[in-house]
Amino acid sequence: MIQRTFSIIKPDATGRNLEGKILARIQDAGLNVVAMKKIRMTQEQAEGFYHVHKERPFFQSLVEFMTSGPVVCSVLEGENAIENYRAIMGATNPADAAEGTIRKEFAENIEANSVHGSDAPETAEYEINYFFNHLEITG
Ligand code: RTP
Ligand code: MG
Repeated sequence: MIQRTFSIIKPDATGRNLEGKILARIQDAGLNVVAMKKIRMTQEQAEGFYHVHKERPFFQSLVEFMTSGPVVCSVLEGENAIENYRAIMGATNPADAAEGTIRKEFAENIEANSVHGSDAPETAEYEINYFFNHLEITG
């Protein structure tokens, strides 16, 4: 099943110029980049994006982190894209991430963990539409 997912390369990774290395891993996994842009999120945009986490203790800190520098947002397309991307990202906490995953190699800690990927078809749909309109998505 060809599917789309939403990816963010987070500020800890853009701050270390890791966009190219992370995108190479994404493309090597068979995921096609069908839309992409680099932005600096406002506090309001980050709060809206992470609204599902607003009651979590880490919410405030997460919003501060995600607005601390630029991020690269992209739409990825491919076979089982959501699960495929989650697999190459690795566990949320890099201490728990499997060898060879993006977070194992690049993440700094459980918050500054280099990448975001949608966790289900409904969240992928919401997240893609949050940052991109249909004219910005190729293919
Ligand atoms: P993501 O949404 O970014 O793909 O990551 P995820 O599904 O693996 O993790 P999630 O539970 O959705 O949490 C979203 C992001 O919040 C930060 N976080 N901090 N300090 C903490 O305990 C903590 N837990 C999560 C991470 O940046 C995580 O990716
Ligand atoms: Mg998540």
